[in-house]
Amino acid sequence: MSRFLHWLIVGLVTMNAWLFGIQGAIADSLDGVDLFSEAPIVDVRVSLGNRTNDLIFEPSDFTFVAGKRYRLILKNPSAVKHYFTSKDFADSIWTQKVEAGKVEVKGAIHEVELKPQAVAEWVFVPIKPGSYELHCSIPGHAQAGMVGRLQVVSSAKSSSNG
Ligand SMILES: [Cu+2]
Repeated sequence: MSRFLHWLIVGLVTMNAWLFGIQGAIADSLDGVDLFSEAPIVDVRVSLGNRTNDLIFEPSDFTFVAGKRYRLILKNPSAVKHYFTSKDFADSIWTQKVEAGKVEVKGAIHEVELKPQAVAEWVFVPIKPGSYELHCSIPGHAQAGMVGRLQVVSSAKSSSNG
């Protein structure tokens, strides 16, 4: 092996070790997030459209408690595709994963598209209390009524709404 190649490999190995060191440090600082991902989970279901192809979310109003972990089960029983879009809501939550079929997507998600008959699960923990608008971003759908509201309340105010 040439001397250059040798040092190149040593360099790459060192760089990898350094990068993994950084990852480890980030993982350590996310211990709070590990607590989230172990928390009991609350299932919430939402239908995007329905069998008669009405342009609605069913239900259309949701209340989440900050700090609780939710599994939002999205289903599209209609014949057309729909979106579950709420950018401000997505920015105010910590997404653990979105799961569809045999695929899990981790990290921040801003909207989910569901083709006809599709099902997806969005696992997240709401962080920031607020009221966020929800809509389907297919042209014309929101105007026809495919809108909703996602509310995040702080845990202190939610004792009656478990
Ligand atoms: Cu739609």
